[in-house]
Amino acid sequence: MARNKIALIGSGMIGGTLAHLAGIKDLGDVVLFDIAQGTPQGKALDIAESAPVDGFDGAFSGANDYAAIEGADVCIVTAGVPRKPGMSRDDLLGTNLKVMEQVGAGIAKYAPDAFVICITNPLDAMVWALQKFSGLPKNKVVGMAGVLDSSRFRHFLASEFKVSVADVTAFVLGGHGDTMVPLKRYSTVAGIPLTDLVKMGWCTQERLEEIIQRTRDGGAEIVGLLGNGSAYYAPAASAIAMAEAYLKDRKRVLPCAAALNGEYGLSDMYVGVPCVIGEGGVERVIEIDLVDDEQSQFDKSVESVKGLMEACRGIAPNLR
Ligand code: A3D
Repeated sequence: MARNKIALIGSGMIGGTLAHLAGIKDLGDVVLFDIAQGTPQGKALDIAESAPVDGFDGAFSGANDYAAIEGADVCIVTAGVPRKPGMSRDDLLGTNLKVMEQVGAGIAKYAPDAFVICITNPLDAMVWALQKFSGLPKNKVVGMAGVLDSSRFRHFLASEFKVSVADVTAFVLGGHGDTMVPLKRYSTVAGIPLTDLVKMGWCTQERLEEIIQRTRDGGAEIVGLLGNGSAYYAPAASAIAMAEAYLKDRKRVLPCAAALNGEYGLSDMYVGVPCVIGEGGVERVIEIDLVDDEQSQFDKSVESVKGLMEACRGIAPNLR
């Protein structure tokens, strides 16, 4: 049986890390694509030269021509520009929308059967545009943000409570931005909701709110520390978890930016919701009941995503 083929569209900081992780996890053959000459080829060769040490068999190649992604099973898209200190994700919209148009055409031509995971920011608007530009089925085009946001939340909670990250689950809804909605009721330590942990005296409500705010600002915190570029290790690990769920039909329940078709009262848009990811791509969107402040926070997040979609339509009228 042939190995799976994973195409990485964009070979910058996240693209290179994705390639390395795909190798170490033996997910298949990897093609790195980029418009920058030499970058994908150099990263592919460097990783291939680590394979004898780490003992993986996947083939690695780099390309500047979309023909190289032909027949890919998974495409992970990071092409575009990242944030610089002081910039919001939304400031990237004009540049990255044009990139999504090129990427969508490339995937439509050479990898129309792929499962496509978009990472390029502003995420919820870019994945929506990428699905339209590519014309691929909506269940096969998904955005990565919720796995990362939840992972950040889990890390902060585990270090606050001094417990293993393995025993902390976290649930984050909504758009990937300052309006994301970390849900206290559905985030737990070994099944005990955060709301109960506050009652049990594990931390105060105020401290929990600080951790939630740090989660919302998690991307900006890294941008500020790096001073040049944005996070890449955790974003790459998160997208690889999604790719693995698809390739191995794991039916994992992961928060993803998914196309909504009536769920949560919304359609023709992408926003972060819990999904089942398996061989069918997004096999199910899980609709949970939101209470009081959760619903109002989710609505605010949805409005901000809709604003970005409107800005995209202003630039690319063919998105209507
Ligand atoms: P970076 O290291 O700059 O890599 C981007 C790559 O895209 C570069 O190698 C460029 O040459 C390449 N590129 C630019 N234009 C094109 C094009 N038209 N076709 C093909 N390749 C092109 O950035 P990065 O890897 O750090 O980040 C990539 C994207 O991910 C940015 O938009 C970030 O904002 C975004 N990001 C998203 C998250 C989420 O959680 C959603 C987290 C972190 C970063």
